[in-house]
Amino acid sequence: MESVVINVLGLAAIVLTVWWFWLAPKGSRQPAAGVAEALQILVKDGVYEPDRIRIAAGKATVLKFRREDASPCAEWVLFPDLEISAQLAVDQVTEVQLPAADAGEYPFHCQMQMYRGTLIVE
Ligand SMILES: [Cu+2]
Repeated sequence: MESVVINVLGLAAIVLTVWWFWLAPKGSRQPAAGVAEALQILVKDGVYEPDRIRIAAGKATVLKFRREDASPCAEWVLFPDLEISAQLAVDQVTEVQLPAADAGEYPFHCQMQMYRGTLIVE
């Protein structure tokens, strides 16, 4: 009699496992879509566009800076709090790799701090 109870419990566990991995609604388990896609920043006329960039906390991210300003002012972008800097080539897209960061606001700017932006990690 006892072994029947154990078999029933074991079967229930298997059914639950199958349900959880294959049959349960998928919606809640999907990662947030679109977070890594539209992170291109235009560097032009003294402003970063957009100048406020939202990214997810705890997740490495790539920002793509497109520099269309030939003046030396726009040549570098610095994220002082993240200890990251990148040299931007004119009329090209430069990828800047950001490490996973804690939630918060991280300013970024050119080497002369004329171009200014804020990275919002949340
Ligand atoms: Cu500058």
